[in-house]
Amino acid sequence: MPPSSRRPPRAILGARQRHSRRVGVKLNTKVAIIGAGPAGLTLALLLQRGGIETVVLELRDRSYVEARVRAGLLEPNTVELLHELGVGERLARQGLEHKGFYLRRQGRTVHLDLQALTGRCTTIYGQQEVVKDLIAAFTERGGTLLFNVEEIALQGISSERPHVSFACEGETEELACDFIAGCDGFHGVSRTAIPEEVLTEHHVPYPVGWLGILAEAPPATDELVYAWHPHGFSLYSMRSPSISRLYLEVPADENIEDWSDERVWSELQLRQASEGHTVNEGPIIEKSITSMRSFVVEPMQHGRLFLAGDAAHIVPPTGAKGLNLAVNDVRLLARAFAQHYETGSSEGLDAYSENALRRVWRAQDFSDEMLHLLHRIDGDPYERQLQLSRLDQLERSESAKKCFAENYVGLPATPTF
Ligand code: RFL
Ligand code: PHB
Repeated sequence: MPPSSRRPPRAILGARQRHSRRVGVKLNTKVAIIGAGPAGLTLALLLQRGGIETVVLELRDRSYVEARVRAGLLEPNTVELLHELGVGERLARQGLEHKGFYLRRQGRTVHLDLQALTGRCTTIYGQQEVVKDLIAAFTERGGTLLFNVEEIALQGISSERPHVSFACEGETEELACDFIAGCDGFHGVSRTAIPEEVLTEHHVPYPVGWLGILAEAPPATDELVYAWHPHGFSLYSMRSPSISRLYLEVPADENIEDWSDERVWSELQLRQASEGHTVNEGPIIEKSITSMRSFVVEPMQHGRLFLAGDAAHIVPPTGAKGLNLAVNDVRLLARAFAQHYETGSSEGLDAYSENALRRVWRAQDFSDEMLHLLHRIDGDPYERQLQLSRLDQLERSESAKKCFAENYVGLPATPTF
């Protein structure tokens, strides 16, 4: 079939595109976005708002991406951007605003008052809720989003007119575009389209993982509790007034089968212990283990391909930065695309990687610091004493608190950072 007479697959179509499908068109767009996670979807909405045509291609089905339990803590920059995009209605109603958090060790609990230290707050709202809100808004506004796309291959990224080939509903398709945004996460294909010799990859795997649970239990704490313990780190978080989210540090190669619900609760009670505090227990509705790594690829762009989010960088989740970085990347990228289409200038696009990486490296440092402050890693007694001394300093020193709090809430967004 000649390309001009081929029709886009049924699953691709938002309301406006249904008309085109009936008449038959070659797939064509300005920015092809690979991946419908927080990075891809936020970029899609930003471009849609600026009148820049885009198509999003997602490997998995809609129910899978809307149910994937991951992040929970949103920085104020992220919350502001979601409101600006008109997708903050449910977030405003259901998100839990936190003015601070607790650091606990050896029965002592320190409160870091983020609002007093930085004038800003964090918000707890599940990543899958963010993803649901973004998908609903993008498709309701006529955006084109295709699920269940397979065999994605990026072609001609160094040429003026790249394209993406893929399979959908048994048909092989080709999407021609001006630019490609690789937002397909750490295991995606976009990064591999960049020639190895132009990339520097920094990869630090850690020997620890997080066992995370979601439980039908009202959180027994008003704010998050990060706890140091001789057995290892634990975190008391939440998703709503009736759902708790808790994490336990475990060895990276730990087998989930070895962690019965009873063992999880008893270890959480032990590691979170402090006078007058217990963990509220209830039915566990999700339990999984995540491995940890730090990863950065430099540069985050090559030719007409731009990487954003986990496709370009990973942080250990202790600092709660991954989703927030993904959203910041695409804020910068969308601005650069707008500049290109409005003025013809490629200044923003040329500087994208350099600008995005400034915040990425800040978050890498802070996430690594938090990991090494609280986790058992190899259990070396000297390292454990250093951790306790650092926690002591965070309790006593206002300037140590302020610096920690600034990194935790995220630095304010600027046009280039
Ligand atoms: P995602 O979310 O991985 O989305 C990528 C999308 O691309 C799709 N995909 C493909 N599509 C087409 N073709 C292919 N070949 C494809 N391959 C993959 C995938 O199906 C998926 O839909 O990346 P994105 O958008 O960059 O978002 C990054 C965030 O998901 C991630 O950084 C956060 O979850 C990290 N994270 C946290 N971040 C925070 O900011 N705050 C937190 O509180 C926080 N908590 C966490 C976290 C991550 C965790 N785990 C599970 C690693 C807690 C945990 C436990
Ligand atoms: C979460 O609720 O999933 C969460 C919160 C804070 C973190 C990491 C994860 O630092």
